[in-house]
Amino acid sequence: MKLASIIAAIAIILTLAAVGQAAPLQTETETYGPQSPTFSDTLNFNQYSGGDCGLVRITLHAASSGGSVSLDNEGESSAVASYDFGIRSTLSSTTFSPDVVLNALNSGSENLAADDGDDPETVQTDAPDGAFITGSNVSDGDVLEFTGTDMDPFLGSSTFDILASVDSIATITGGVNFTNIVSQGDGYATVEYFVPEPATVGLLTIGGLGLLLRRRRRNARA
Ligand SMILES: [Ca+2]
Ligand SMILES: [Ca+2]
Repeated sequence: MKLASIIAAIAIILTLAAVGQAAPLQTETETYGPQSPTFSDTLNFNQYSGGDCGLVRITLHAASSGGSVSLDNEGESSAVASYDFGIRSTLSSTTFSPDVVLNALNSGSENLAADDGDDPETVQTDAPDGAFITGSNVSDGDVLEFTGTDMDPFLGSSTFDILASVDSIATITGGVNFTNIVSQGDGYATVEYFVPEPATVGLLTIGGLGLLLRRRRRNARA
């Protein structure tokens, strides 16, 4: 009896380890950029034509690099200028709805003193009434999962597209003058196919082994 429990426990551990490492049946990654917005790129993927697929996972990624914002307060009072700049990547496909919108943005705020008397028609970034912010590498992502009939658009021997549309974003609040050098945008989409959803398999396996164990215990008592 004790031996049976030990064997069952080992089986569960081995099964969980195997499920954790479950390799996709098919994986495909397509990239877009790096390029300056506005641009769009069509990513073409193969459907999956084998059997045993229980889960389709799409991992979507967008990144922004470089770019800058120059701020200059031309008002008589100090101002707090908040900024969001970088790229917005809108990913659309006939295989999912709604579109996925990723925002890879540099966000923050600057306290600017009242105008120091510089030229009100041009942006001077020197302190105390101006600031210059360099864009860093920022990213955003999302994961979509499909099971059951929602997997239909991914199954077959044809292809499907994911369209990546990348726009430049520069939103400045606080009523100050600004100029913006657009960031570069890039990203990727990865489509993976798995035999049934890993978590479900794990639970089913544990449940199955539990039943097996109980049955054995009952047999041992009889
Ligand atoms: Ca000024
Ligand atoms: Ca100025």
